Amino acid sequence: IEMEYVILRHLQMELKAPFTTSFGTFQTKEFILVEAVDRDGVSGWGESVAFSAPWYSEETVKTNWHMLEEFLVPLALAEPINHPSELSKRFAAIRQNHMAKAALEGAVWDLYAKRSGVPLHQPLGGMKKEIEVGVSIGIQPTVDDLLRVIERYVAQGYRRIKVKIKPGWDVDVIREVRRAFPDVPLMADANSAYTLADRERLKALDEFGLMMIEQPLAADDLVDHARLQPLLETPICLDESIRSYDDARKALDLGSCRIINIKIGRVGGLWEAKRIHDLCAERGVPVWCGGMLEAGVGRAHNIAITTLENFALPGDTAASSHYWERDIIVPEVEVHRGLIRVPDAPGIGYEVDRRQVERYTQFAKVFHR
Ligand code: OSB
Ligand code: MG
Repeated sequence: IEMEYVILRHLQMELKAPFTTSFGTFQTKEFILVEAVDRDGVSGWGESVAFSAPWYSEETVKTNWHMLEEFLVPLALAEPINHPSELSKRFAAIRQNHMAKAALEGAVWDLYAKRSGVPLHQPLGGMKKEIEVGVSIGIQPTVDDLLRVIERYVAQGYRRIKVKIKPGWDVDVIREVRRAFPDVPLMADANSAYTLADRERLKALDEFGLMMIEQPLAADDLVDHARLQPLLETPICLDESIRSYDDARKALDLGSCRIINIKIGRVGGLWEAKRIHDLCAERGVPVWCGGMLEAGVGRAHNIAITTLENFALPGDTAASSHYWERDIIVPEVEVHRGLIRVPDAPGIGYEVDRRQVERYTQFAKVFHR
């Protein structure tokens, strides 16, 4: 792969409905779209999943832009790349900043797959023809609102329902959800809203037969989770705490979780995501693909990685129309009976709609080799 130039675009899209987690509410999504172009004019696409503010992790849209502009894009353009997996090594000189790295690596993967004439999932080793997905539901104004929203997604066939929780919106809420939907595969995501002092409250969730509880404790913790897990019957799934293969290895060694949510951006790219997937497969630990309220390009990358075998639980990649009035890819991601058909066109398998990209772009910059 010999890239001629890279375009960074700053996009802004309105969510159809506000999305509330234990740490804040999203109404608009700002993100960076990366386009890597080779000398024949073939484009590869990547999407940064960092948010506007450092709520979920320390990265933001602006820190990503800075890292890409000053360090990562120049490194990627400096020498030809034989295989996208080489970028992990090339980027290793720069600490952390995983979402910035993943956005650029993703564009190179798409370009690589397109040049090879194969769908992106193929070089990653994914075999599934369709993937199972669930939906993540934000904190609602009232429990009745929540039940109505869940009703809608259950009727659409989503394979599991994830409910956001926080202190004061947890045990009583989950009890009501369970009463209304006794059989629905259900889980809760706390986004780090608790500490070990809340162990009794978390233990109280055991009676509702949740598939898992996601990231109950601190975003950088493995040790307290390892103390908590043996106290609970419900499996703990780590999200924020797993930023690399080594984090995953340590978490499994410590017993900090029984399930891992893999987000490509959080772990620094598709290659690291695959390595974590493979490690978990060896250890008999199921993984699933998390979401960051992505637009179409990010969604396409999520679909590609989810085709790997040990993505054994439904992910958070819901339909484009769940989030957006109009997405930036054609066709949009569609979900039927909780399944997404994996596209088999080369690369990410969806066409980027340049008209829509322009519409949402606030500014852009081109970087030449
Ligand atoms: O923790 O998985 C999370 C949204 C924003 C920030 C963090 C998270 C989420 C979600 C929604 O749960 C995932 C999605 O639907 O894209
Ligand atoms: Mg989460």
